[in-house]
Formats: sequence, structure tokens, C-alpha cells
Amino acid sequence: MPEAMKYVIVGTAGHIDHGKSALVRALTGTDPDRLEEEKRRGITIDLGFAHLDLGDGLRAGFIDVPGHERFVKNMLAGAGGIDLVLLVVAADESIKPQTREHFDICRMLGVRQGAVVITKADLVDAEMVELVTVEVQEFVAGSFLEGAPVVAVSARTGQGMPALIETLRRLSAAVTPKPAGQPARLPIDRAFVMKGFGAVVTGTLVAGRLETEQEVEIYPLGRRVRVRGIEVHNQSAGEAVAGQRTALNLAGVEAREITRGMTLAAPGWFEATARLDAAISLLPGARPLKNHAKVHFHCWAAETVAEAVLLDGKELKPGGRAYVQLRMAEPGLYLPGDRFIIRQFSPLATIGGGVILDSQPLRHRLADPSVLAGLEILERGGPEARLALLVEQAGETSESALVARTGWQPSEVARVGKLLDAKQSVLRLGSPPNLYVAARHFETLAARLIAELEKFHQANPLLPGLAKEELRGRLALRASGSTALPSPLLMNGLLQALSAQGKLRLQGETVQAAGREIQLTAEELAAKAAITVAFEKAGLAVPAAQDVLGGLRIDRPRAEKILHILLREKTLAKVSDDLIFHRAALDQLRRLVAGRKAVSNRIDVGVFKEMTGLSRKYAIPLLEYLDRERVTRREGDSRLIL
Ligand SMILES: Nc1nc2c(ncn2[C@@H]2O[C@H](COP(=O)(O)OP(=O)(O)OP(=O)(O)O)[C@@H](O)[C@H]2O)c(=O)[nH]1
Ligand SMILES: [Mg+2]
Repeated sequence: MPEAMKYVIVGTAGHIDHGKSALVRALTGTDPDRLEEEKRRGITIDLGFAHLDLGDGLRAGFIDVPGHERFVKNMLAGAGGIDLVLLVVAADESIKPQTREHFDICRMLGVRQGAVVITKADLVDAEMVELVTVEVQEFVAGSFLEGAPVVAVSARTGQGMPALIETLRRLSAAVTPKPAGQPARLPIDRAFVMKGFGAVVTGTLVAGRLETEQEVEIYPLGRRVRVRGIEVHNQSAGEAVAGQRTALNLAGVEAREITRGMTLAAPGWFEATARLDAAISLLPGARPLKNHAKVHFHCWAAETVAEAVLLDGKELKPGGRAYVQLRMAEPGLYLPGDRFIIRQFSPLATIGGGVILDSQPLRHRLADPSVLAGLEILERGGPEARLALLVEQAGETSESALVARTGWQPSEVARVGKLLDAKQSVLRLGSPPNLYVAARHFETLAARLIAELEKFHQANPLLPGLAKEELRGRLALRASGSTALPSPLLMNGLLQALSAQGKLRLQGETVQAAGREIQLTAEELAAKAAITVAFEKAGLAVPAAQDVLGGLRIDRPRAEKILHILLREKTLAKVSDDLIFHRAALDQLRRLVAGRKAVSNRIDVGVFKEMTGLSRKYAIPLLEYLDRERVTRREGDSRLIL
């Protein structure tokens, strides 16, 4: 198999009995009707699969759909991932209801290319083929199939097949490949047990790549499982690439736990959701859609009931379009840009379709005009405007969260993020820059931080400042109902920026507002002097700190704080829990011990006591202090003077 093989997915569409399956079989040699019941009844019930090499390095995976109106939901499960549609119309019947319905579905799912195939050409004369061709051309006018090739074929005689294959080759060459660089995503259309292998799931890999042995996540199960084996178009393969029909043998899960409509994806990126903001269009022939109406929601292989909340509150008229929030009965993995179909709850009929704009919407207040303005940007805005909006809504968010919210390739998020950073509407923090902060959010927090700091200084004039973590705790912002703290990374960014602007000072873990040196009252200054003098006069034979503080004229808590100020200023030093010395006394001690080196480079407790005239109570803590200060080093019973 050549390296640069290009894979496209070709789907059939059309009314029951118009020859879709016979066509796929005539093209590929594979009968897509695989169920016993399908063979017996001669109709397609569920999706069928086949593949064909088109030449020129092109390989088509076929998805054959049922035409019966009762099985439209199965048709929908296959229609999501197709690149090309073959709109099948029987020459002896022309356009019928499911020709219309399937065509509407393809249009609303955003299928961009395809061909019209007039089947059963052997049953009618050339004039009839001509007539049906004209009818179909009129029918598709104004759509993506306007001007598309029309090929008349017969599965019975083989007439037209070479021309159809040539047409498929030409169309396939022009298909935009599915995005292999995005995190992998595979909507599951089948899950079954294979004897001796365990759970197998199949689907079209609509984005990314998968390798054997890799871990994948199943949504909305929230389970991580291992890919034991991969088959691409029925051949065992080491990896699968976006665009391929893929079967995966999974370890760590039972087939019965998995159902059609679940999604297998690269682990860790995404979140299943039961709430989507979307733009929907209603078909001209549909009934008006009432606010809060229940509909069937079909996206990729998934189907669930959803409540359609019209975001501007009015009834949606046939042929109209609107922004809605879809609240789904069951969660699933959906991303912005995904197309979906809605069907009337009862009686069943396809009534419209749309595109997902936001799969993790904030809780809106209805009638909030900014909601509609935001959706307008998500629908029509360029990448910069869209990313800026998402960052703005979040305040701060990570690059990977933005990948999950946009569905973009990580490198694309980084590229657009850089542009926004250059325009200073978004700040990117961290190295590599992974934290995205809206500039406005940053400014708001910076102002709050300074205000909180000032408030703190006012309330605590004797404290030098506030610990970083405590300050962060005071910056909780109320956003969309929940209280969020700035992350430590953002907090550091704020402190660095404010410190660079000279608005605050950082001293280790302590934050101090600029110009907020401690202001002491006259009484406190007198107490500070008294404490200093008491220790200075004592030399090394220091009194207990409690006795010094107790003798002051100010209250005990204030006295304690002043003692702390002296320790912080390093006028005093704490040598052990209950011994505090004046700096000068300790300096003199260092000199004394250093001077001893002239006699010996060793010193023991006895000599130390003798030299200093101190009792053991002071001598031991002081020697340990000197060890810590690397003036001495304990070796056995004595100490080496360094
Ligand atoms: N004469 C003739 N009969 C055909 C041709 N193609 C299909 N048929 C017959 O038409 C009938 C229906 O064909 P299918 O291929 O099953 O039709 P389908 O569109 O797949 O039907 P569903 O999947 O149930 O929607 C079968 O009896 C086929 O043998 C053709 O080109 N010529
Ligand atoms: Mg069929």
C-alpha cells in the first residue's frame, strides 16, 4: 500500500429500493447488506460498509444507508462522516420522499460534494433517463449538487459503472482530507464482540490518528481503555489516520458497555456535554418550532432527545434560522463546527439541522443580548475573534482547555493565541505559555489585588505585608455563579507585573504595598527601643524574651509584633526557641571563636564555657547556632573551627 494513500468516505442516499446497495455491490464486489434479516427481506435496515481502490492513490470507504423511512435514524448514524454523497435515484421512479429527506439531511450536514446516480437504467429507455436527469437537476438546483455529475448506471448490466468510477476518482481527488493533526475522534457506529478478541468498535476516524497499544477515552462513559488492535478497511494496521473506516479491538471494556453514538477519542482533551449552543435552520416544509420543544437530535452516530431553548425567545418559523440552546437527555462528545440534524418528536420527520457553536456554554441568563452577540462571533467571526471571546468568557484558561472548547489543533490554538498576545488582548503565561488570560481580567484582578493589599495594611499596621497565598484567597471572583480563585500561575504573573510597575514589593512569600513600611506610634517606638537595649546590654547572658516583653508599657500582642519586627529587621536573632540575642553580641561571639584559631582549630564545650563565661544552658544552643552558621562543625565531642 503506497504511503500517501488518500482516504475518502462515500455515502449513499436515496429512496427505498432505488438500488443503493446493489450499486455499492456492483462497484466494490461487497454486499453491504450484512444482516440475515436484510438479505431475507431484500431491504437495508442498518448501515453497510465496503471499500474500493479508485486508482491514483485514492481509496474510497463506502457507507451504504437504508432508504426505508422507518430507518432514517440509522441513515443519520452513517451520514455524519461522509465526504461525498451518491444521490441514488431509480430511473423508473424518479424523485420520492426519502430522496428529498436524505438530500435535505446531506445539505444540512454540510456535505460539500457528490454525484447523482440514476440507477436501473436497464429498465427504461434513453428518453426516460433523460427526463429523470432533468428532474433531478432541477431538484438539486441551488444546492451543493448543482452542476454535479449525473451518471446513469445499471447494476444488472454494468452499464455506466466505469464512468461512475472515473467520476468518483475525480471527486475524491478534490476532497479536503479530514484533519489528521487534531486530537483523535472516532464516532462509534458499531460495537460487538468478536470471538477470541473481545470488544470491537467501528467508525470513521473523523480526526487525528490512532495507534495500537495507545490509550483512548470513551465518551460519555468516561472510561480509558487500550487499543489492542486496529483494522483499516478490513486489513490489520499499526495505525489509523483521519478519513479511514476503522475497526478497533479494545482491552479493558466489554462490548455491551458500548453503544452506537458513543465516541472514542484521544484521552484527556475533551468533556462530554449535555448542553450545546447552536445555530439551527428549519426546513421550509416543517411546522413552526416552539420554544422548549422536544426534538430528536442526531449528531455523528449519536441520537438523543433534546429540548430546544430558543435564545431570543420567539417561535421559529419554517425556513427560518435561530440561535438555540439544546439541552440533551444524554450527554455526548460534541465540538464546535459539528453539524447535526433535528427531527420532529412525533410524528417523526426531519425538520431541520444546524451547527454547534459552543459545546461548553456558560449558563445564560435568557434575553441577555451579550449571549446572542457572542454566538454571532462564534458563528461568523474569524479565529482571532472566536478565541478572544472564549478566553474573555473564561477569564483565565489553559491551552488544552481551549483545544477542547474549539476542537482546533493545539498548534492552531497556539498560533492564534500568539497573535492575540501581540495585540495585548490576551496574555499568555508560563513556559511554554499554557495559561491564557484575558487582558481585561488581568487588569481587574490587578486592581483588586492592590485594593486588598491596602485594606490589609490599614487593618494591620504592625505587619509588613500579606502572604501570597492569603492574598490570592482574597481575590475570589464571582463568575457565572461559581467562585473562582486566580490560579497560582496567574497570581505570580500579577505580582511580577505589579512589582515591575513599582506598585508592590515582594519579600519571599510576603507581599507589601509600595510605601507601606510599618508606621509605629511613639509608644511603640519607645517599646522597640526598650527591647533592643535590654538585649544589647545583656550581651550573651540574655534574659528570657517573655520577661523583657512583660516589662513594657504596651499590651502583650503589640509587644510580640514589635519583637517580630526586630527579628525580621535582623536587629535580634533567634538562636533557639526561647533564646534571643542581639546581633552585636552574636557578631562578637563569632570574632571570639575565630580568634581562638590562633591557639587551636578545635573547641569543645568546656573551653567554650570558659571563654565566654556562659553556663551550659546558653553554651549548647549557641554552639549549635554556630554549627548552623558554618562557623564551627561538630566532630565527635568537639568542634572544628572553620
Ligand atoms: N433491473 C435492475 N434492478 C436493480 C438495479 N439495481 C437494483 N436493482 C434491484 O432493485 C431492488 C432494490 O435494490 P437495492 O439495492 O436493495 O435497493 P436499496 O436502495 O439498497 O434499498 P434499501 O436499502 O432498502 O433502501 C433489488 O431487487 C435489486 O435487484 C439495476 O440496476 N437494474
Ligand atoms: Mg440497501
